[in-house]
Amino acid sequence: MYTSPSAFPNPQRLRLFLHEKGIADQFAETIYDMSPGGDQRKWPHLKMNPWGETPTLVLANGHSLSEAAAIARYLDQLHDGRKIMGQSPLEQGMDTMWENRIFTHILYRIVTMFHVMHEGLGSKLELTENRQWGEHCRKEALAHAALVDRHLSDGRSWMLGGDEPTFSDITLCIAIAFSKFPVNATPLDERFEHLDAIWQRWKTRPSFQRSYADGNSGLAELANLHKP
Ligand SMILES: N[C@@H](CCC(=O)N[C@@H](CS)C(=O)NCC(=O)O)C(=O)O
Repeated sequence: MYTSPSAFPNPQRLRLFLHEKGIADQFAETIYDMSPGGDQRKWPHLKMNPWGETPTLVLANGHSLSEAAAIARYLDQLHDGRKIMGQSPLEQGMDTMWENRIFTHILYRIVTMFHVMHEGLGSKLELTENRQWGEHCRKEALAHAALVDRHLSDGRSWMLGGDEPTFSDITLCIAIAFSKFPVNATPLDERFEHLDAIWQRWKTRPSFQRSYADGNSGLAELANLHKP
């Protein structure tokens, strides 16, 4: 498995899934440092994932899979234990519905904002500086965060209303984490009461603490995280 430090949202969605599923220790993990000319964009990795992005999972039979949600779907079906992406067909549909909304309208918006307003990852990604587009994405992320906050306002603990988080909660958690990344300056914090309640709930879970154990989240509030 090829990943990145915990500050990077897509491999981090997968990492949190693996810990929630209890299978994280079954994979050999290579953590790229993600420098602008980094290994994620070099030929050995491009042969496994032409997009040059993490995460990438290479199977023993030589197949490779990328896209965090696709890898999670494969592993959720393959392994026993709690189905993190929903048990019944209805739960699976609901989880995918919410996960798509959260990924597309919140996390991906904040990621786009990061890329067009900041030079962080160098010339392959930061081709276009566009503050107006960034501000549009910021507004979209906030508007959709408000809709998810309202969905959570009926007292439920997690997106689907169950006792344990599903994949949409994982993407929500990582979207909140990335919103708090200092240069993004759009923290989905206690002003979104119900999103913040989920974030606080996540922080107490061993899966979350293990996922951030590298200490490379870039978030001050996770600096003294209890490590199980
Ligand atoms: N749609 C992909 C996005 C993957 C992605 O954008 N990964 C980022 C890290 S969060 C990356 O590898 N960026 C570095 C690069 O493009 O060089 C997914 O869901 O996994």
